[in-house]
Amino acid sequence: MTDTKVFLLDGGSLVLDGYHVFWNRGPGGEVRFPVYSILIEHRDGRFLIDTGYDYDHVMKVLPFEKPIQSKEQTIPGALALLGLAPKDVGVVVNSHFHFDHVGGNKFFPHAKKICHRDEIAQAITPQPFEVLGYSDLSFSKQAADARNASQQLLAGTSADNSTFEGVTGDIELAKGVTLIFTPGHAIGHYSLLVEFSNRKPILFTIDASYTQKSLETLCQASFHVDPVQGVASMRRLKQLAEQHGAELMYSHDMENYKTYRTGTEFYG
Ligand code: 5PN
Ligand code: ZN
Ligand code: ZN
Repeated sequence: MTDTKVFLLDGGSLVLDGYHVFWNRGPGGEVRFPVYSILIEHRDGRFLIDTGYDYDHVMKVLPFEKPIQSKEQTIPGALALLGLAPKDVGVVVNSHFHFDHVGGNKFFPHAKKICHRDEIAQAITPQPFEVLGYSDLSFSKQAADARNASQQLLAGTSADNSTFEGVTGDIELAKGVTLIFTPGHAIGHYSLLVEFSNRKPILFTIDASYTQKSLETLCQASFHVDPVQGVASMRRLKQLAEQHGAELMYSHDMENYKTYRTGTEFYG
């Protein structure tokens, strides 16, 4: 297990209006988009970036997003396709704490958990327009307790096993695995650059750019805390992709996602 491999864990799909996906641009109408997590097998261990959405949470709080998620599209189900279980993952990183990126954290009480330092306070005290985004608090006893949502916690979730290491700026987690600070969509949002020995790097925009068209038109999603920072982050991603000769991969782009390797297929 020396050469880095990247697996995409399919997490099902959700629906938003086109004006949410493409802020003030549209076109309107239902857009069904994928949700996935990124599993990195590295000589230093297994890193999981994001954990998708929790079906029951979405049906309870955001049923209008019409979740479709099979058993194989839950985090334990997607890992099982690879012959793995949650306990095989040593480090969980959350790009940010929106509900569609934290839903499976509850399966990793044993793992080291990493996020941007400022996301923790933001999930506890979001801006009024961010409350729905930060509505699944099952990833953190501290956050759930602070928002009177402790009923969301899975039995066994404690302050000890849901504590995060907060980091800032760009940070290399392991050789060739770098979190790129791209604020705007969320206050502590991270994109992800993965470098390989035998292929070009992959730059995962995560939610700094939902789709390829988003980046081409510098049109971010309507969910953001600072749209000016959001545009700057998109420009930075374009620059980084060019500088590193990286392939760009988007978080919520159904057309491109259909061409991505999922299940037992991998990059590396
Ligand atoms: C998929 C999705 N739906 C709603 C929100 C929101 O209110 O903030 C972030 C977000 C989403 O990613
Ligand atoms: Zn988001
Ligand atoms: Zn998202």
